[in-house]
Amino acid sequence: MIQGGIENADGDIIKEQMREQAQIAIEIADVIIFLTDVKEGLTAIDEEIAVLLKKSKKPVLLVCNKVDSFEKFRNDIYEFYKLGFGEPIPISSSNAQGIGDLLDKVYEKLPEEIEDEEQERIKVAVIGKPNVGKSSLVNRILGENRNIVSNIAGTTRDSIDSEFENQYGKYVFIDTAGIRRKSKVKEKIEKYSVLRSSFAIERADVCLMLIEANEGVTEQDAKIAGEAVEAGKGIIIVVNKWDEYEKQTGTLEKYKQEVYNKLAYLSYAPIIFISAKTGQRVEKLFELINKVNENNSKRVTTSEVNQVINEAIAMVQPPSDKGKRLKIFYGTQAATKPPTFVIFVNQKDLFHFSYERYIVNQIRREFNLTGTPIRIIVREKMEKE
Ligand SMILES: Nc1nc2c(ncn2[C@@H]2O[C@H](COP(=O)(O)OP(=O)(O)OP(=O)(O)O)[C@@H](O)[C@H]2O)c(=O)[nH]1
Ligand SMILES: [Mg+2]
Repeated sequence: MIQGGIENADGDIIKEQMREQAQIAIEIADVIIFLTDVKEGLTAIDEEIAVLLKKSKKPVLLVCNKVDSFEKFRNDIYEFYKLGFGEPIPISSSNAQGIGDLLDKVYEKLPEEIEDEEQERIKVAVIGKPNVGKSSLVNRILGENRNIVSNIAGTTRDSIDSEFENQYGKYVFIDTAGIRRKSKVKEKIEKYSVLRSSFAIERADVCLMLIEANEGVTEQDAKIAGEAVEAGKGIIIVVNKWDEYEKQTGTLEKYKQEVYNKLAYLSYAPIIFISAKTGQRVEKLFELINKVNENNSKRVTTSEVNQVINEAIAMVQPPSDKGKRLKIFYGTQAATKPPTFVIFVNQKDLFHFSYERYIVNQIRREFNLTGTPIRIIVREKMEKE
């Protein structure tokens, strides 16, 4: 779900940004809900938005909000016909009325085949700081110079999707804009690039986090990787330009250790050393992508989860505080992408971070969940329940 408010442009930077955000949201949406306010009536801004939406040629559902009483507002609704999107759909979000019907209509408008097709394709976002070789890697995979490559940082500004198939599967590779530190001069372009990158991460199943071999992990890399983790995406650390790196025996293992030291919260992500320039190990990426994607969408049964939890508890006793000990009643997987587990306990604040991390590690190890974040939701439950 993408939200973008649009206000008319009067030079105000925030409004300008909202407009840009809304524009991007329109570009990447499948269906657009055009929300108007029946109490305010049809406004000039509504008419401006209507022009913008018509240009987009996307399916639009015109919705009138705040219709608390259909009798009272019936005539006011008809005014919105003028916008040219057919019959306005009345809803009242505060009374939660009309929402079900609206969702049905959204569903009807969703592009079905594309949906199915897109679902079987693994979406892979190539992320990393400027100049690390993202476009070069995508070009190497595609076997063509689809994306512009140059040694000027910030060459790619818009995310570009490329479909690709081989014996390993079907993919969409998303070449993203390098996310870099803000510089005053280019701040504006910068913001949009960052925004587009964030959208690319949101859309992705798996992120290839590129690091430049000779530079090693930088603070900026850590920030970018953090975004993928927060979004719950599968993640693979890709050390690029390995052709340029001076090697001795044992270099690879040592390099790996350094990366994991600096990106401690990514100790579960696989690392691969490649050269987009020579093509070294690029083919090895596909099996990793498939595995990480599978793990990111993995589902395990409640009994399996509880077996792991019970074994974990038996091995390391849960912590106690002021004479009260943490009790874990049971756990269950609530969601995938990323695997999310709800764990029921007697008292939340006894479930210390370190013990939670221990449980997560056990779950990760038992179910082989490399390359994907795992989320834990802790719920309190009365003992007698
Ligand atoms: N030696 C070497 N150079 C590479 C490799 N991959 C990319 N390069 C070079 O690095 C520079 C930047 O490559 P790009 O692919 O444009 O980098 P990018 O990450 O897309 O950069 P932005 O779009 O600016 O964020 C170019 O000069 C490439 O030729 C590699 O594996 N080895
Ligand atoms: Mg690029």
